[in-house]
Amino acid sequence: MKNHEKSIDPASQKMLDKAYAEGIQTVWDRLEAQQPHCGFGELGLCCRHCNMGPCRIDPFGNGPKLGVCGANADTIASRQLVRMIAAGAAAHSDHGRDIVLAFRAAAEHGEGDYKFKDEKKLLALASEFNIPTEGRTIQEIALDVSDIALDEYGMRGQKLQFTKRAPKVRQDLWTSLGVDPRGIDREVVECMHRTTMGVDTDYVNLTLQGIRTSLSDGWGGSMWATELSDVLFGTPEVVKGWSNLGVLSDKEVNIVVHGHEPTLSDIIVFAARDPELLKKAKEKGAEGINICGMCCTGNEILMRHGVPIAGNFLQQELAIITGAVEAMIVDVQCIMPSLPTVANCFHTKVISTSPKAVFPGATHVPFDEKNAMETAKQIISIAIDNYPNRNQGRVNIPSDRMGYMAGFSVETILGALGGTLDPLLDAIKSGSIRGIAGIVGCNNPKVRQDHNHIALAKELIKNNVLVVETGCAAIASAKAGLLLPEAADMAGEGLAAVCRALGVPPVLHMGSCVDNSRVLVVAAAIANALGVDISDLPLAAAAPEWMSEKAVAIGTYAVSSGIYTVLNSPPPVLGSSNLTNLLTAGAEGVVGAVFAVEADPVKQAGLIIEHIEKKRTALGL
Ligand code: CUV
Ligand code: SF4
Repeated sequence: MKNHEKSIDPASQKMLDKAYAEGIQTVWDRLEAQQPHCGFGELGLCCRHCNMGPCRIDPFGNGPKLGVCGANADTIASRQLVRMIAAGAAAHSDHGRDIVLAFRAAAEHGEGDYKFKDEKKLLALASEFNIPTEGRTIQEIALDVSDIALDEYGMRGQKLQFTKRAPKVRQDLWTSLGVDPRGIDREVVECMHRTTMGVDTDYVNLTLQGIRTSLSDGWGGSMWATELSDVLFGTPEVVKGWSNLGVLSDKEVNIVVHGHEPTLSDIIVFAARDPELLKKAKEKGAEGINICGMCCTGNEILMRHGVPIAGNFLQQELAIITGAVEAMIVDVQCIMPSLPTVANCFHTKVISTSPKAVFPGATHVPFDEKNAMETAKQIISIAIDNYPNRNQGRVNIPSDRMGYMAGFSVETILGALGGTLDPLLDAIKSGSIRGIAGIVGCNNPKVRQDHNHIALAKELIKNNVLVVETGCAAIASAKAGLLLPEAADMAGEGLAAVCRALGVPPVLHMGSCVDNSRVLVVAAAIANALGVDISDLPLAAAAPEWMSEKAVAIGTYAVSSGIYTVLNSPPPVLGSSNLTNLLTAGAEGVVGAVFAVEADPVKQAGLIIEHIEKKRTALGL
């Protein structure tokens, strides 16, 4: 495959050419080396949950139809799907836990490096949970909020707080199905239990547990991550900044923050403003310190501070290949184990910071939350010391960069609308906006980088569908210029007029992957305002280049919340026609929404538009 076929992004194409010229292996080479992928794995027909196996089911010929224990294709495929959901939910929710703990530390000690940047949001949460606020300090109130958050992870078995944000009909549906999540950790543990040898065998019963677990992510762990990150680091407001590898500087110390948790990246942004460090950088011959983001932790600091974003998932190796990165600081999730090897070809230091994610070949500097600012400065110092090692002769920073407007939290959207949802509802009712689609999720080298994200977004806005985005999808749109108000020119007449009146782009960046919880909140608010269920709304979602187990959890809570969700490729379930039918057809009668699988982005848009029009008709619009 030619390099320009691997990505639509000119910056990526150039760095792939450089990788080739210099003999550096990237994710695309490793994908090629893996061909052909294991067919049993692709279909979800292998199991290694016990030592009587590993077993595999022959989907075609007269090979075995049962594992040694007697498990059939339905059981094996659904157990695997449930484990994927559990892993994805665990990732988001464990990220959420770290935010809860940082929040609690701020409540307990007050004087630490984490402060409450948005006390108004904290008070709003307190009132949502009926916590008294009169005559109490912000710390006392925060402690009560953190008690509730900690309980949510436990096993008290009460309904998760944020599920009460869903429309009443949706809550009643979940209760009647028996899928009210009872505790964030509990659901993940129960998934692991029920999918071990000789426990749950029924694919429907297993899928219901998958649904319950995904809800504990979307309306639980992820939502806690978003809400308390906003309290600690500030609720995003409209910001402008730059995207793509062109944000790297040829004269400054370049530090790329990659991973997920804002507890690290947000502090790094402020630590880099320290005059002492700046002085040190100048002594080393640099003109300054340039902090850039990558993937979702990049989205966190992009949303709150307009920090430049160097790229999305498939650009992590390519950023190092520019030869201009002094340090890539990583915490958890979506960090390729290959980074230290790629960095070995250059002066770049990969600095791992989480006790949960250690990378052989990287420099490990454990991030101490209790001493956050000091650790951040220490890490930045390592990068500065590394600047003189940069070989300017091997530096090649692509000039490609693109501006963005972002920061569309629920609060920002309401603000842009003048304080109420009414103008948006009116635009939907009048038909100038046909509906809303969320495009989320990763890159995957099996798909030409960003191609599906961009083709789908363009097709939707052209047809007057407002697009909201998170994760690597949103970064793709930033790089393609879709997050600029001028992109309204690419939108249909109705949507363009609304965007121009409000001064916003037709594609709204709502944050990182945990911030898909913001999309749920908007969906619930619209449904509540119209007095209907989420599944009645002209609303859809897509993950057109997904790769992570987290995306499976997100897709499942979207569908379980009533949102029709389109994937470019299926999770490994096709080996069970019963499970496949349940997910793509049967679920309609259970949760009021289904998954669809379609590889072509223009056809994906067609499916979404068809769905939106069907819902409009049913609502009498
Ligand atoms: Ni959490 S999960 S590749 S960074 S969106 Fe990007 Fe987003 Fe997928 Fe990872
Ligand atoms: Fe085989 Fe059953 Fe063991 Fe899985 S649980 S490895 S299907 S015997």
